[in-house]
Amino acid sequence: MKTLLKDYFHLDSRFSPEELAIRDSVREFVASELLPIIGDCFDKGLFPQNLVKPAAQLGVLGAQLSGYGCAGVSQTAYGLIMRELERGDSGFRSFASVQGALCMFPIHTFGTEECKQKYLPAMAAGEMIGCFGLTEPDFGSNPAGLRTRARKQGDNFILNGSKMWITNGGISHLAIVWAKNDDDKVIGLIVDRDTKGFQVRNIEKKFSLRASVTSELIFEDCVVPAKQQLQVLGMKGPLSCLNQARFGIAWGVLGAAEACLAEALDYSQTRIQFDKPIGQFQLVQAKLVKMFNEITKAHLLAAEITRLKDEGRLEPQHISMAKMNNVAMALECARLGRDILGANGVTYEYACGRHMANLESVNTYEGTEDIHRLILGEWLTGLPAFR
Ligand code: TGC
Ligand code: FAD
Repeated sequence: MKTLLKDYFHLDSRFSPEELAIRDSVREFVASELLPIIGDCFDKGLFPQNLVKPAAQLGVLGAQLSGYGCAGVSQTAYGLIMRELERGDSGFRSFASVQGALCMFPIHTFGTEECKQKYLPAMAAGEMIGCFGLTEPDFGSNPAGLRTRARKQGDNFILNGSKMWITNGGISHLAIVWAKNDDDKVIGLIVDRDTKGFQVRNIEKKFSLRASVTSELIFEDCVVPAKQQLQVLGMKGPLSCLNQARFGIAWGVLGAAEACLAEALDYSQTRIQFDKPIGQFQLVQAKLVKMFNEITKAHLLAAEITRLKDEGRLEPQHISMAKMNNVAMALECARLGRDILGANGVTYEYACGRHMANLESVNTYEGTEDIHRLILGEWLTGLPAFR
């Protein structure tokens, strides 16, 4: 695997020896285990489930959390893990993001001690997989409108409704499900996959994130014990999980973008047209420099939001800026890289096309690029443009 040759702003010097060691171990895992098979997995629409436990052994699942079998790494190390996984494929990074940030984080933060003991060690070990059900067929950008219902009946909730576009759904052992209670307030429930009335249908025909499982979840009179309820009320519950996942995405996509630059740079030095390597043409150099420039700036943004997080000063709007900027940047890099590869760029022999297709989803999920633009627009003007 080619990696970026130039650490132009000496970012590595900001990382501790432990953070660099974590980065290197995940990079090596991606190079030796994921990259050799990912093109084929993408082509066949298969999630490389055989890599879940090896990844767990590296400590990457819920790595940012402490206790309960989690690695308890720094926020920087967590970002580097996401970056290295997505250097391989956004689908595998999505699996890890959903597991760690969208499922383990809410159990760790809002779950009862009994739930933490029941789920977190098994999830950190890759023995249990989680999914996160917020989006519904009619409520994507506006999840506050969700219609899934959790009606209280004695010591249980009776859950009815459906969730759409749910990563890991078909391979999950549990779902974090956001629903409205009898008071019309949003609550979160941990729903075991074997609960009667809980069905899953995979969404097969995707051209993006093909190596990731995306599903519909259906709940028909599911009886969920009240002790499985997360201790948080209102939209701040799911939105605080999204803060964690969006932070990881802002780092993760740097890996995809770097992989595209490395591949395009390499290709530009060996592909001869008009008797010269194409890298000698000014227009090709302009594209490579654009990628290099944007990746470098996006790295600095990721490093800065990490500093703010460490200092306890990170606001959701900072995360929106980083998610919006870095994903759009990575998508642009993947398109430029694919262009430099010419016809070869549309095959699975090369990674740029696969990253490009994946990043279309990444630009949409966890808040579309425009939703993050509007979050920042509201912060700037004080005027919400959503509704
Ligand atoms: P709003 O009325 O402004 O606020 C409602 C309550 O939530 C609080 N809040 C937040 N809390 C924590 N973090 C944040 N980022 C928060 N933003 C708002 C707020 O303080 C308030 O609390 P309270 O106590 O007063 O009730 O919220 P809204 O409902 O109008 O939301 C606006 C909007 C558009 C920003 C929000 O709905 C949004 O972000 N929409 C995008 C939807 C989205 O991102 N969905 C993602 C689904 S999961 C997914 O895509 C996984 S992909 C797989 C992978 O990650 O790999
Ligand atoms: P819509 O909300 O219908 O938006 C359509 C278009 O309208 C977009 O361009 C949007 O920007 C624009 N738009 C909407 N509202 C406004 C507005 N007020 N002003 C201007 N423009 C607007 N969800 C989960 O809960 N869990 C998951 O694990 C998960 N995984 C996913 C995996 C994949 C592969 C994909 C593609 C999606 C996943 N999602 C998941 C769903 C994802 O979060 C939603 O697709 C996303 O929030 C957008 O919702 P939507 O698709 O309904 O688009």
